[in-house]
Parts: sequence; structure tokens; C-alpha cells
Amino acid sequence: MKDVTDLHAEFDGERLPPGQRETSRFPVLSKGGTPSVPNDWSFEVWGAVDEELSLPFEEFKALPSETQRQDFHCVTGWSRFDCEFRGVTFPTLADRAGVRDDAVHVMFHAHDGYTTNLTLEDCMREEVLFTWELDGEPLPADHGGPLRVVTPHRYAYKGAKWVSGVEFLTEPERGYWEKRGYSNTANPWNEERYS
Ligand SMILES: Nc1nc2c(c(=O)[nH]1)N[C@H]1C(S)=C(S)[C@@H](COP(=O)(O)O)O[C@H]1N2
Ligand SMILES: [Mo]
Repeated sequence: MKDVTDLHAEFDGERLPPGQRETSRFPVLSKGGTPSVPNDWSFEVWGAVDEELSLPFEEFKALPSETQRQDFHCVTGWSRFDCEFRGVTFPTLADRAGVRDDAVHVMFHAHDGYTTNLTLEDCMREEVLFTWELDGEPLPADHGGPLRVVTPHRYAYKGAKWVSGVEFLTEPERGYWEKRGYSNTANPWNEERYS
């Protein structure tokens, strides 16, 4: 298994970012309830790509996948260490669609209407995963099952639960919380919580 729990070194920080406390629980945080995701949904990729994709979930799961050990940092102040997520890396998905040269930014879309944005550079990292399995079990619906994004180098609101697709953008845009006062950049080791 790939262990990326040392990525704090890249950000000149301790494993536990400043102002965080470690918890062994895994709290649930959502802007509303848990949406029901239709069984026959397809993962959509559109915008500044060579080939727009519509992948039935079964096909999505057949892309090359891997398991990683990661830490999870919530902007409200808790961190959960050693989460084992299995999924498809962002670069694998991006490679499949072919990212155009003019793409600079990414918007993630979700089945509950949530959106969140990152720069393309912040997405093209091996630890940005589209995941359907946590600690060897199917990802619980409350935590974003059937499929969510995890972003261990950023606060967890950058990881869309119930992700339905990815839009590649030629200009930066802000997602749901980024429009409502949470930091656009969300680096936990800089305590970029609010904007
Ligand atoms: N689709 C969707 N994704 C979401 C959210 C949401 O409300 N809807 N909340 C975000 C926030 S603010 C956090 S802290 C994490 C929480 O993930 P968890 O419930 O698995 O702990 O999911 C993020 N992803
Ligand atoms: Mo959050």
C-alpha cells in the first residue's frame, strides 16, 4: 500500500497541522442530508479536455486503482490519521480524458449540488483520489459513498462527497464553500481556513 502520511514534510509542517486535534472517530459533515445516488449513474468529465467522458460507475471502478494510507484534516479542527482509501488517482482520470493546454482550474460537482474548486496543479497529485472504499469496506453513504474525492494536502471540504463529475476550466471559479467564506486555497499547514 502507498503511504502518503508523510506529505506534511512538503509543506514544512508536523503531521498534525496547527490548530488541529487528532480523533479516532470519523465525524460526518455535510451541508444537507445524504443524497440518494441512482444505481445507474455515470461519472462525467467535461470542459477543457480532449475527450469528454461519461463513465458508468462500474467502468469508472475498472480504471487502474490503488490503495493509499492518508490523513484527513477537517477545517473545523479535527484530523483522522491512517485512513485507507482505495480509488483512482486524479492524474489517472485526467490522463484518460486528456487535459487541454488551456485548462488551469478544476470544479468538482456532486449529487447534492455541492461544488468545490482547486487549481489544476493542486489536483494533479497522486494523493488526490476518487475513492469508493475506506478501511477495506465500501465507503459509507454518509462519508460520500458510492464515490468521493479526498485531498489530504488540503482541508477536507476540497474533497466532494457523492462526486458526480469533474469540470476542467480555463479560468478560476469558486465552489460552494469557497463562495461562502472558506479559504480558496485551504492549506492546513498554513491554517488557510477562511478567506
Ligand atoms: N457533496 C458534498 N461534499 C462535501 C460536503 C458536502 O456538504 N457535500 N462537505 C464537505 C466538508 S465541509 C467536509 S469537512 C467533508 C466532510 O467529510 P466527512 O463527512 O466524510 O467527514 O466533506 C466535504 N465534502
Ligand atoms: Mo468542513
